[in-house]
Parts: sequence; C-alpha cells; structure tokens
Amino acid sequence: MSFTLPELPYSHDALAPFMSRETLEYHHDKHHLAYVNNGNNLLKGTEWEGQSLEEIVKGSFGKNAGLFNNAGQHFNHLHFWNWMKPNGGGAIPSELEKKIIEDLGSVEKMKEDFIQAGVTQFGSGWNWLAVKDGKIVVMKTPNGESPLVHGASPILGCDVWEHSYYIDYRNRRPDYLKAFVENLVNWDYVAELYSKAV
Ligand code: MN3
Repeated sequence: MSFTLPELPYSHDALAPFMSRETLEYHHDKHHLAYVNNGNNLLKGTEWEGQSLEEIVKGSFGKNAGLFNNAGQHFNHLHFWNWMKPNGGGAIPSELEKKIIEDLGSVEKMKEDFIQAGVTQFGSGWNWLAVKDGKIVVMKTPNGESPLVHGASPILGCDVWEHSYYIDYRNRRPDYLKAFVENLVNWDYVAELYSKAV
C-alpha cells in the first residue's frame, strides 16, 4: 500500500479560535503531505513495502530512521485530525470516564497529567493517553514516536511540535494544550480507540 493524505474531517475554519485556518493549512496541507510524500519515496524497495501502516511503523523503528520518522508521523497525524472536532472537549463517554477515574484518579487529574506530559516533552514530540497492559496511562514521546513502538496502544495524542501551535499560541505551549483538552478533543473517537485496544 502507499500512503495518502486524507481530507480533514471538518473545514479548515471549524476549529477556530482554538486552532486557526492558517495553522490547519500549514499543518495538514503542507506538513502532513510532506510526511506522506517522503514516506512513499522512502518505502520503495524496502522489506516493509506492501505491509500495513502499523506494521511499517513498528517494523522500521530503530532500523530505518528516515522511513520511521515519516511513517510514524503519518500514523500520528491520521489520528490527530480525528482526535479533534468543533465544540470538542466536554463530556467523556461513561465507560471510558469510569476507566480513566479507576486508572488515573480523576478526570481532572488525567487532564492535568496529560497537559504536564506535553509541557515537559523537551523539543518536538507528542503527549498521549494510551492503553498498556490493560490500563490507561499518560505518556510522552519525542519526534515521530508513539506508544505503538513502546508496547502500548495510543487512544489520544496531542502534537506538541511547534508547527502545531506557534501561529496561534507563539511560545505558549501550555495554553495550546489546555485549549486542546478543554475545547478540541473528540472523546467519542478516544472511546472508540479505547474499546478496540482492550
Ligand atoms: Mn504535526
């Protein structure tokens, strides 16, 4: 298979004022497209050609840095667009909420720890909620890595590369993370991934 850039599941204006049209034009139309194009070029002739995206990401990790970086970022961004929606944040589906409280203490504590993971990811990377050994955990990873290559299944991720927030928030990464959690997260999609991960 080859990688393709999906359409955004909403218009470029739909996430404003928390994420602007200009950010989505650069982030989706240019940055994600570059991962797709570079990934396709680097995949050609490798042992992973013809495998699924997840197999390519896991297989190339630690073996082929160029391919891994681009395939990993393609995987992360495919989900990232769906981890947000207009008028996001708000109520968490009850089964997922129960599990969050059980594993992370409370919804407030989960949000605090998730934001803190993003704030403390030094340089480019991602912060996550993931399912590991049946439990929901908070993680952070550098560059294009994800919980997938660390024995866990990602159910929510926030892109803390500067290209994701610098146009709208400049250097205020904590404000971007707070807006992501309170106003953008599509908890129905998180619950869908959670039910597949357990
Ligand atoms: Mn990005």
